[in-house]
Amino acid sequence: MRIEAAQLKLITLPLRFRFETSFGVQTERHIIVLTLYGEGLEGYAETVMEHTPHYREETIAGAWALLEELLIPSVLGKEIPNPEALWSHIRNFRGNKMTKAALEMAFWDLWCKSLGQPLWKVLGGVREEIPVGISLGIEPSIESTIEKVGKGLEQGYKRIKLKIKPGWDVKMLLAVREAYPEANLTVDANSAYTLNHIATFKAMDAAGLDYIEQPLAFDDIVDHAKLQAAISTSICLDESITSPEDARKALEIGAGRVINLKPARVGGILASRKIHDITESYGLPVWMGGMLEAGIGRAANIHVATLPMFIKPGDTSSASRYWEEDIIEESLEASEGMMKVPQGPGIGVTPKREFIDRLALKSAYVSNA
Ligand code: OSB
Ligand code: MG
Repeated sequence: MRIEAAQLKLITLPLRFRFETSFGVQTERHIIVLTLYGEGLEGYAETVMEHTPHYREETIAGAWALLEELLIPSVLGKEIPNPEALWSHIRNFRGNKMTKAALEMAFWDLWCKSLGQPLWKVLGGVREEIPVGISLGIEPSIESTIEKVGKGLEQGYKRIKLKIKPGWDVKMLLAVREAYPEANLTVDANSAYTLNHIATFKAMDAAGLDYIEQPLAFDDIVDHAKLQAAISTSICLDESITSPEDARKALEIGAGRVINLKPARVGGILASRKIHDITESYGLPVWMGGMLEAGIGRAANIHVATLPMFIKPGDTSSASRYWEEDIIEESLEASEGMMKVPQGPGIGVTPKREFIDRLALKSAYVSNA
């Protein structure tokens, strides 16, 4: 496969809900839609980093520059027989996992299309629908939290994740637990706590959570291991895991017992498969995370979540929860907490070109011509 050209489009897409986490409030997403062209086919990906570096270090502005000036020019016009070969051209650039992931994931789509196969089959996936839950932002009140949890459960979502921060945790959780004694509940702190909060986490053990996601610093595993040894609820790592090596080290020292695997955070699909295999070797599960993706990113994540160890429900809920109108033709809707895997070649979705062009704030075309 030879990548002949690439197109970048920056769009903003308004969210249907106000999404508050410990690191801020989001009301819209900024997304770079990447299209790779080769052999008469098109491969798609979207970026997941925030506009500002509040989740990990990467930003949309950085991703745009790096894709346009360095990453795409490094692979343009070269014969690239498979995704491993793509990495031989970009491996020596450090960090910037989410930006590299956009290029890698668009290449997977393009390459699977050249094979005439859906991504999930090429990956060796084992299921045609995946279990999903929802991630609820910080609400204005305990009452409205209980109401939203109830709505999610009614819709059949298999797990409800609640965002927490200091001052919005144990009391709220115990109230939600009392309202829904049987619900599969988890929390996500997005790194808002330190080891000084051990008493708070011990108190959370009483809430019967499946896991506590990323309680401590975004780049830490050592303190997470200390916390895990002090509480009975499992820790799930999100921000801290950006590579297979991170995953191996974290599991080796007992920094957690679950991994939220977001392909974009770890550099793409090859790294995701490696992390999947590492966690399997420790007998631990992974689940598919989300970054409020629109249809292109959501579809790719659904394909990856067909690998065997994606046992726990992920964050890949119905696109209509997030958007009035998605950027793809297909509708990615869960039913009774199960999301079907799109079945066309590649990631199996078609961008709405006119819609994307109408939303575009900026565009670039990169080719050797
Ligand atoms: O920490 O998992 C997270 C969204 C943006 C950035 C980070 C996170 C999230 C979510 C939402 O929790 C997951 C989703 O619904 O896509
Ligand atoms: Mg998280």
